[in-house]
Amino acid sequence: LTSYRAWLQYEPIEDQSYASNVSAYLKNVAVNLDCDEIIDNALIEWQTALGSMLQMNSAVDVGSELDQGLILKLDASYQEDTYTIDSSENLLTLTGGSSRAILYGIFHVLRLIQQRKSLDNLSIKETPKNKIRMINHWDDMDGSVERGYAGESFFFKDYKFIKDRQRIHDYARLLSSVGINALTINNVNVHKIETELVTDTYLADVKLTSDIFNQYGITMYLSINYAAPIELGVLDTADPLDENVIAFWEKTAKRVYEVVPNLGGFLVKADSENRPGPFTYNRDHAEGANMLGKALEPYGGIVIWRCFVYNNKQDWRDRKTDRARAAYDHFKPLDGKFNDNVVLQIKNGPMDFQVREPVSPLIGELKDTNQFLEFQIAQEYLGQQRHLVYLIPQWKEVLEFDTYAKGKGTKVKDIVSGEVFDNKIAGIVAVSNVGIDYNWTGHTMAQLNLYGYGRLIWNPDLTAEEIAMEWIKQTFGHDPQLIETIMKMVMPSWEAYENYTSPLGIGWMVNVSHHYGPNIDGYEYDMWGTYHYADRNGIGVDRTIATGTGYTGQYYKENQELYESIETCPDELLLFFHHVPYTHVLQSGKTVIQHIYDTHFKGVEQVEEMIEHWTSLEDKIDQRRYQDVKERLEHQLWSAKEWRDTINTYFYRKSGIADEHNRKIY
Ligand code: BDP
Repeated sequence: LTSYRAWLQYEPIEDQSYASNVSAYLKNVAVNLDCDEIIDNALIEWQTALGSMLQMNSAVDVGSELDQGLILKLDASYQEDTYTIDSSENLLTLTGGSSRAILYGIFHVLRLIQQRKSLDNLSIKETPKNKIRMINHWDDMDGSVERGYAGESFFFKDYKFIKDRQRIHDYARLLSSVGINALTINNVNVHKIETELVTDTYLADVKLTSDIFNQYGITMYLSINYAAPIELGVLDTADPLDENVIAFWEKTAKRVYEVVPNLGGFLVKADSENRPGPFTYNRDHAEGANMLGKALEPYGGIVIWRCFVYNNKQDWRDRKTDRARAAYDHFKPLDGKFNDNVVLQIKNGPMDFQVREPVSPLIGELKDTNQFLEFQIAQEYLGQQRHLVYLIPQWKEVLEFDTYAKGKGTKVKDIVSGEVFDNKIAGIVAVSNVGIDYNWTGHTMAQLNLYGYGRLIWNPDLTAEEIAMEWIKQTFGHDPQLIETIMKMVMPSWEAYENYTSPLGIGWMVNVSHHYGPNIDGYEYDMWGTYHYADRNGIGVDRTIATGTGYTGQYYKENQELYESIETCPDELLLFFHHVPYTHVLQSGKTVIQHIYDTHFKGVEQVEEMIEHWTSLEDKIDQRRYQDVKERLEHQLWSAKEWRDTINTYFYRKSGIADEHNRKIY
């Protein structure tokens, strides 16, 4: 199926002059390195792709010299994932620091061909910005996927591993084609059954799955249950300083690595949203994580420890703590106390993957601790893969954010890559958006977010436009009108979604628990620490040092001052940081209330434009993908209108202030 192939379409090349120009480079391959499974897969990919695009059988020869064709070789002086591609006079040389780098280089050449780029006079050198480039699955062993919007899990069903592993194989190809090199397959919320993944009940299956990923240069990790010693009925405590608990984890690690020697390590969600953790035993998170770190050390494993720790049982009536402060308040005091093989995983914002949040102030504050940045490709709060929302522009803002941690220009992208503080383990992870749906992501256009995630964390300097353009050509072809039209749909889509949903950085106006559709007060009188404080006079959370929760004080001075002052705080985050009257005039010159009305009308119009664009492409796209996207866009329009009318009516009724343009508000 077309949509199953995602961006690896390998459509036959119709442009004969292009085909003949590149053919000489492709006819033969000389392999001047030791083959392993990764190289084998690279060669299979090469032959499959060329067979499909050029009906060509590229002959593979081991150890030979060539004067025309592709030469593969290793260079021990290169970093592991570095590769170079050079070409002249019909000779293409791909040199890699490892088999994996060769695989990436092969995908690079195929990407060039899929985009109809010339192979003449290439002089390419690629080194990924981030060493670890990871995906987290939130798959449960019953087959469901927490926050999954693309069907069930393709790893598990009915508490077993799915025996047919073809899909996992195809998934590994897709991931490695964009440079992903790590993943977890089970949810961070580990229930009783998944606790057993580290036991002999499942280890053989864990190994089979891990092997498939390894063959594409991807290291597999497992999410573990902090209370495993109790859950498995071995002990009655999970206290990290208890010697029986220490022995339990040592023994568990030993057994796990006997069966799965290439496992990357463990991912842990502890003391978070009712998950067990060291707090139960009055231990801190460094004590908790280091105990596991020591158990994995002999095998080279690492512990990834999430910072999503906050009080989710607040009383909305007294609202004593500000949830936004939580990650920093918990983890900043522990900086420097974690083992070398422990890494803290920090969500991009201080709350939880909202359409707009400031960057987590913890990033830049941990100077002596390994860290990962966590994004969410799954569109939990961004339309759940029924709305078209291109996420790269949002992530780019995060990566380009200047923390001022070491003075001006200390950007998030350089901190999380490990460069600024010279971290041993560093990188970026994101929550997956795939499932068993035939097109992987539910919404065909959501494939772009997975593709883009890989490309962006490999090279954060790629622009959102470049990434989208690459994807469109590989996914849908080369018709200029098609490319231009899809660009016009995806580029403003994040802004459009922001326009018709919750305004000015306030977030959370969604239905409780499933998080889809508008519900302005859904989270207002609840325990989750997610409030907007709207009344008849105004709206917003005062997070200033002067009169509010003091959250702004968690940023370095320059950002602190920027956010603290109502004059300089960027409009798009105003209500995240300040409580203001509806009549407050934004930097844009509009009042808050007029901004709300205007953006909500505009957001719906933007979706209408998307639909016009898409329908203009009807005869340029296969029916299945065309109809799929069309149906979703129509639903998106319905949903955007629901958002517009709910939000506008609510604020009209609260404030009593009419729309300047007298549009229909209910
Ligand atoms: C929230 C999700 C919840 C996850 C949690 C997490 O609503 O399902 O378990 O994040 O990141 O966004 O652990």
